Amino acid sequence: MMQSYMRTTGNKQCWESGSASTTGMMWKTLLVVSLFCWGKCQESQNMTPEEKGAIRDQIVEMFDHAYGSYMKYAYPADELMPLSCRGRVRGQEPNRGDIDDSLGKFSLTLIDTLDTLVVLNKLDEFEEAVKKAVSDVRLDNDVVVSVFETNIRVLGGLLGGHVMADLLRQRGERMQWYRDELLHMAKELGHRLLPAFNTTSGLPYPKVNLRYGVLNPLSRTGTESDTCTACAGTMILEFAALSRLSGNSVFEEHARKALDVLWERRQRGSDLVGTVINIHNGEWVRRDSGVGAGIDSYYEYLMKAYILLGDNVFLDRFNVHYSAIMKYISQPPLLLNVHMHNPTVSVRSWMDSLLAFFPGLQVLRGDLKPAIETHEMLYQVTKQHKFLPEAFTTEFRVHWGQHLLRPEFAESTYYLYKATGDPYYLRVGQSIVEKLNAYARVPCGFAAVQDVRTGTHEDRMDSFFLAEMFKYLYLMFSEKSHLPIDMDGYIFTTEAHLLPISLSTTQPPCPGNNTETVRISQEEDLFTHSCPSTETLFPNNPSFAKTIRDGYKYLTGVGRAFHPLPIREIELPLHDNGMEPVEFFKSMGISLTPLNEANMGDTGRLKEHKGVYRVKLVAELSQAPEEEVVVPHVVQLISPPFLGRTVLTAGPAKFGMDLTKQEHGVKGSIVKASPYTACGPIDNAAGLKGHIALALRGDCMFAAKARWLQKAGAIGAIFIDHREGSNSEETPLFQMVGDGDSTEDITLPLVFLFSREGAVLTAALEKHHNVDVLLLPKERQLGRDKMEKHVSMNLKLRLAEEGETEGGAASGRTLEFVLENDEVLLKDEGVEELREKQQSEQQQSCTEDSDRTQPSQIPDS
Ligand code: DMJ
Repeated sequence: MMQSYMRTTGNKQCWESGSASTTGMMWKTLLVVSLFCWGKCQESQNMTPEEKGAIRDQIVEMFDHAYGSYMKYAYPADELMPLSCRGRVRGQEPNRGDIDDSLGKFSLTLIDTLDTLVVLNKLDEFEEAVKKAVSDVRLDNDVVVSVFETNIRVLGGLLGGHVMADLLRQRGERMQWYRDELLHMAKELGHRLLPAFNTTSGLPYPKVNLRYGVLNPLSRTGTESDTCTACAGTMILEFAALSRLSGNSVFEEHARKALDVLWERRQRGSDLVGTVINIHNGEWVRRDSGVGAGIDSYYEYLMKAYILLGDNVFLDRFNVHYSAIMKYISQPPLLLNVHMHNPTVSVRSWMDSLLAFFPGLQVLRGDLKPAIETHEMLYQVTKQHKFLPEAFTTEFRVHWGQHLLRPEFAESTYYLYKATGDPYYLRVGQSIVEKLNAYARVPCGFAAVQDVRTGTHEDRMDSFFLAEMFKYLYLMFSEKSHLPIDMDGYIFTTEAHLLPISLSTTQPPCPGNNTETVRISQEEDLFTHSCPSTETLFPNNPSFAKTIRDGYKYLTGVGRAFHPLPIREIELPLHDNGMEPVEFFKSMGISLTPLNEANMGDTGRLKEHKGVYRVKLVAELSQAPEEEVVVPHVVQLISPPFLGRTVLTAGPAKFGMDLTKQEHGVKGSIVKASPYTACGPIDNAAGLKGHIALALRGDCMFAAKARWLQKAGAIGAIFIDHREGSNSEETPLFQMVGDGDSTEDITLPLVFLFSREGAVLTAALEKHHNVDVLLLPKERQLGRDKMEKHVSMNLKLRLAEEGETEGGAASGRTLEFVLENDEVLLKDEGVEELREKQQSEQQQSCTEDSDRTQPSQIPDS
């Protein structure tokens, strides 16, 4: 029902645009509209079973390529190096620091992939892989590993593998030889991780030596005093499963204790936790709080521990934290990082890609609206940069361009598809598949992307790519009938390993469970849709997710013709100093354009009472986003008496002529505009024509000034700051931005001077009347080359052969270093000649004595 509605609606829109076109103009419109519509229709169109099947096959082919490459080129190494087509063996490759702590010489990728093989119905390969793991893998290597990574990837991988092996064995079709070997390995590994919990607080050390533990003199670890919140708080699923499957409660007890400490240490005012904590005294080391790196799976595990173990205490804690997150951190579509003690203060202007799991968690929580909003934002970022960069700014620009083939975005897409049934999410999944194939696939697997801006590859394929990415993608395009197991009976760990929900009922709970319970009064039932149900939540409301998404479609600017900033309605109170709000904002360089009724739709009636405006808000100066460096420009005074020696540092503009593309800059004499702010028709247009205009900042947007000056015939414009005393030494350079609308009509070169530099220029104009300047990027200023060019010369030193220096065998001038009585004497034939000539001239004119030629006096040859 939902599907046919969507399809009909989409086709109707496309078709109607076409049928209306009878003139050339209309054909053009048709083309544009159709292209636009095609993209949109594609995204929301339902997917036929055949199409889904084709994508599923494609995913399996990609998995075969990745896993096959690992097995062929890398196994038994921990990871595949997909560019070198060989395995990464710790100690044999350059040390990458903490990243290498995932590598324990235990065939990490094989173990992390075990249950993926089952989900993808590769049961023969699974049986083979389990045999290999059982026969080849050792867990007692003298290697220091990360407790967190080893827990989620290896312990989780062994448990997921065991659960699957046990299931297949019970079905009686295969794995009949299996005697719980993977579970025994999991127990062994659990015991090897336990020494990490030997702290007074109960928070685990971040690292452990698999053979020697932590405090043993041979362990080479145990000096660390901090760990991340996620590192301490992401143990409970694996450790509880291990306890319940093995009958030994010790694992679950330790994981619970660590969670209790984190809960105790939450900031009571905000109910948030920090990112790094001291494992000995429980003090926070880093108090920034978000839902991404450092904290992410702590929240995830509270929720999932409740689902897996049915213990209310985890749900109660999760709900307290979740309310705090929604209050301070989630500002849909953004997820911010705030200070845990002062949570209204945002501590950074970028987000990391790990937080992309959060919409998935919100789906489990039953909170779909913010999940849809944040996911849509993430999708827009992937549209702009192909993949999610490791970090991106709140303006969706690249902050850190690496992409490690992380699965979090696919994970959230999977959850949203399962919850909404909206085919849009299948299209998102399809785009992930296509991009991986197009931009990450290499002959020996899939390679991480070093920088999404350049697309360069990195020689790594982390094990989570096989453990997580392929599971979520495959499940998205599969019906229940395609799967060898009923997914509704399992929960995904943070590494997407499968643990049976039945653990809570079929296995006895841990006897030593002393986790404190909290009673939280909730005004409403916060947990209406909390089960990890794969049933669609909104079967009768096909446009549920779409209406939420639509507001976030063009966040990053991709897919729209111009780049207008989003229009926000704000209410401006009168300022204390009596200044009208518009004036007050203008004085801060912010333009407020009252919007007319037509722009605003039905709700857009202008508020009539004083001090309330409905406005478009555009700041006219922008600090360049982190990855984009502001190219410093200069105004160089070149007419006499300055002759290029006076150079004023200037900020560029993001619109108008791009001076970096003008080989020689733009040259002209300067004339002050009248009015000086250039916010209206220019009175002195005749005098300004063909010259570079000087105009004062303020009263209107730079773009408006530029348009007036361009109309008056100026060939460039220098805007001078109106804030007294501002200067380029104390204030970081800014770049001017447009007014939120298209600025394509502005072709003038534009630069910005702080007031102190501006004063130099106006003083020069007053004194000399004619001042010629050059506008250009700083690195191309005149005379700079000369100043910075160093003359260099290569000298070759050798001992002269006997007699060689006497005959004058070499032609031309020769510079010789001759070793004589332990001293190096320098001789230059040309200089000798010159000196002789001078000497004879001097002798002739009977003036001064000759002098011995010093090396420093040798002229450049
Ligand atoms: C995985 O190892 C896990 O999902 C973990 O919780 C954090 N992220 C990586 C993959 O990005």
